[in-house]
Amino acid sequence: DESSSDNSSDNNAEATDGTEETEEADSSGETKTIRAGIGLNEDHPQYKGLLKFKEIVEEKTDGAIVVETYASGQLGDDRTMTEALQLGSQEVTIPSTAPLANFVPEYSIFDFPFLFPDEETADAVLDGEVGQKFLDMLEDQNLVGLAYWENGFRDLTNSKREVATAEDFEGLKIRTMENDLHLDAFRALGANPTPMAFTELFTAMQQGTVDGQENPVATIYLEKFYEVQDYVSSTHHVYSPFVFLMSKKFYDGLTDEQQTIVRDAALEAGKYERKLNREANEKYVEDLQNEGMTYTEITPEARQEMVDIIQPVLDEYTEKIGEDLVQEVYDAIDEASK
Ligand code: KDG
Repeated sequence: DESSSDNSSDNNAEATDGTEETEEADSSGETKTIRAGIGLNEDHPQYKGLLKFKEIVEEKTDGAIVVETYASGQLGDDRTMTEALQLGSQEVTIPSTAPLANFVPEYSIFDFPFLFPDEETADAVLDGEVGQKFLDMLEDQNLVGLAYWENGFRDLTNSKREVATAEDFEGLKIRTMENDLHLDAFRALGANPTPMAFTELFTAMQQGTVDGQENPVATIYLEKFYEVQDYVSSTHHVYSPFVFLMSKKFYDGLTDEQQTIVRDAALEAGKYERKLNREANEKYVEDLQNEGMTYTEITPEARQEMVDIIQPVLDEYTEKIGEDLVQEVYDAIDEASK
């Protein structure tokens, strides 16, 4: 009746006082937990970067925020973990931009083959105004983009034959990330692409469901793809950025100070991850050959042929994304690579 509903609103008065509640929670030592999941394994620079993030956040918040790290897709793949962030049932994941294009279509631009000429240019564009503009687009999806990390330039591997020219792609069954542009680009090259979560890739190669895949050298080596693949080609066909994502629901529940701490930590750990990743991508070229893989250098002429074949696909996606936005990215790249 009337009096009991009065009582319940009395009870609410305390709980709805957001400021007091937060202050109380903090001084009473309540901890917040970040469950951070990635697809790659514990040997990969991405995981080392995540440990750096954990170290910084736990130290700077005096343990008020605890970071639990999960590698090898223990919490899911890029798409399912991103969905979990949207729902607020997971706090952090660091997907490639390719699967993110299923959430924000504009992200397709970062997977235009042969877009970035080198890592330094990618850093300048992604860490600059254009990069921030794309991070801001994530808000509508209940995601907060804190920083760009690096997956890196992707190379093709397969179990069938040496791939040196565009013609050699003919009929190869290639696993791609779940991204339409990747599918269309490989189709244009004559391959037979199939989208698949990273967590299913090793088994698919082992069982011959696919002939090949494409990933940076660091991943090819550290995930031991050489056990099931014989050929690797330096196609460097796309520079793959990672985006450090936080659940907006979780981020909004942090104090201003904590928001600054996680932001700075994502950036700082990202710098460390990029450095380790670049070293790994260089170093493991030789190790792959020591493991028995045939390494094929793609000549500038052969690469140019691939560029020309893929161009109509890029024209199509430019129209989809919007010419102005694509031009803005091209301009930023020109500016940065001067
Ligand atoms: O942790 C990142 C991985 O989940 C994924 O993005 C790796 O490049 C990748 C791929 O091929 O799926």
